[in-house]
Amino acid sequence: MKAITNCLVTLLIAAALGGCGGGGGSTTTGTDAATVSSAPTSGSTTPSTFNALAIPPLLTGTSVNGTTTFDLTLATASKQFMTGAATATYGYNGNAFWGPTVVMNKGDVVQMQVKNTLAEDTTTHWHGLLVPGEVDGGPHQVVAAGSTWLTNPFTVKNQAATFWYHPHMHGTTQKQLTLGAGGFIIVKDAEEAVLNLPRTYGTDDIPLMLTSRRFITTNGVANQFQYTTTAYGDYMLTNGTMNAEVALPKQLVRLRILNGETERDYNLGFSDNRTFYVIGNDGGLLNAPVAVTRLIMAPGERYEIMVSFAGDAVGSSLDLKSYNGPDSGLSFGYAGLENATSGEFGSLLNYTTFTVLHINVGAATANAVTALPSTLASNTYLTAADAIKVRTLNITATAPGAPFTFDGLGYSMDRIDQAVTAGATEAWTISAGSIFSHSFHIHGVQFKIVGRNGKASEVKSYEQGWKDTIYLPIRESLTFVARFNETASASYPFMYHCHMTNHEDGGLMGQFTVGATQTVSRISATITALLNSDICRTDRSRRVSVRVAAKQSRLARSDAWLRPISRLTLVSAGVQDWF
Ligand SMILES: [Cu+2]
Repeated sequence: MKAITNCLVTLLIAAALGGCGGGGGSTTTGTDAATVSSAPTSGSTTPSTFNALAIPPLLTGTSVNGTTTFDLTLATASKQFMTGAATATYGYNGNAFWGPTVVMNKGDVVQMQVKNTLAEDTTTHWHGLLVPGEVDGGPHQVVAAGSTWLTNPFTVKNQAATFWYHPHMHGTTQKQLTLGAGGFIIVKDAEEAVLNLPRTYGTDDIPLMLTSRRFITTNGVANQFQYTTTAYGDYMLTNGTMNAEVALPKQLVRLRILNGETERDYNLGFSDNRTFYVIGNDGGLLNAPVAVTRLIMAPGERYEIMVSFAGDAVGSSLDLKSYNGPDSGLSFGYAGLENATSGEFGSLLNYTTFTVLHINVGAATANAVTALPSTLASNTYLTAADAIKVRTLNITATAPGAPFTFDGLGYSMDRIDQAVTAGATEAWTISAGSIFSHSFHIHGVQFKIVGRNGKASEVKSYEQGWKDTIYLPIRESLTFVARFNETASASYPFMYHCHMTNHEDGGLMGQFTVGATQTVSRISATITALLNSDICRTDRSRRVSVRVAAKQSRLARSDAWLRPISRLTLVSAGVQDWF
């Protein structure tokens, strides 16, 4: 606490002197002009000086013979957040923090090319996109240090919505995201295009990535990001800008908001408690706008909102805030409500209301959208009755502070936890357990939440659309229905996990295949016999060869056989360490 206080005093003096220095690292945003950031006076007050909100540049790809290729290069960089030493960061395509916004159209054939210039391995996951497992960029699809990954071409199937890309390297996801690796993906489609919605990027259509960072001294260099053993940052970064401000026109404005945090939930609202309208969820527009004054967002979730400044005076200001304080009506388990200013689960921003974005109202634009459409989309949603199979996942932990798991099993790259039949519609119920809240995300689908705690009535009106990530409060459950149309093999399975990246890296993740499953029983019988044979139990070389054979069989690791073997047969045979 003492160190933090001293740090603040130093920064406040620097701010009072007008700031200085700041190469700021390379950036291509053009709007990321502020290179020296003033420090918040505390987590709970509005700072007196602001920095211009960075707007990520657009990346529209290169089209050749009907296929559009998006090139992303991940590299080290540095950015001046504080006075003194610059902060070492990661960024895509020369950005000092975060990456360009990838823009694609539904129906387009695209491919992604990722060059990894880091000294460590990474992966790039297209969060929310409906793509097959080998394109998905999960933990198995490693882009080794110095190498380039070019995906197979795929057709963009998603509805118009806001998605994002980020590393998914098991064990270092939190680190790489913390250092700045990530970016938005905006999908456009014909249904959205005919609506009278704001879509002038950076003017009345604004992407907002919300996160925070803790600064520490690493190897004698001050102002570096802490990316382990901390759930929370101390300083708010909006699109990577500390103390961000933006000029927004006196009209309806669209905000595409992503919670890009490690663990913190946001309880968003405006400083005058004005009503705003949720128009989109993770996977598409809602059928109609939903009016709210507060919006809870867990890590990985996206909501598109519309807010009107038509009644505000030009030159007036207001704030977008997160109401995470003791007067918020929130209770323990909400991430960020812990009443501590330091330590792994404390933060200067915890248990307080803090500013996310300072907004200065400017003149309306010539093409201002003046009315909120009453209908937005014509989604036909799945219902619980559509499900032909039910699965349950229970988040467990032996004690507070111990790693979270699904049903007692920490993540293993070599264990398939669920096998889903391609094309099947299933209902999954996820229970949070009694330790903490979580943020559940599943790959390969967009789902419809059909119940919270078994009741459709407890599903929030603003979360009625297509989702891929969802806030899961402590001691609660949620049930979603999804159709699994995208296939994933055992070599490149899909993930389901908590999107609190510290929980994810700690093992709160499972993996599943989507494919034909009718031949699993035959393979199961064969491998069971092999594993149970005396040869397997006594001859290590043969055990290894059986293991390799099992791994080479695309279906062999699906749960129909692996679950009984891994939990019962393998244990009794003494060979569970193979897997
Ligand atoms: Cu979690």
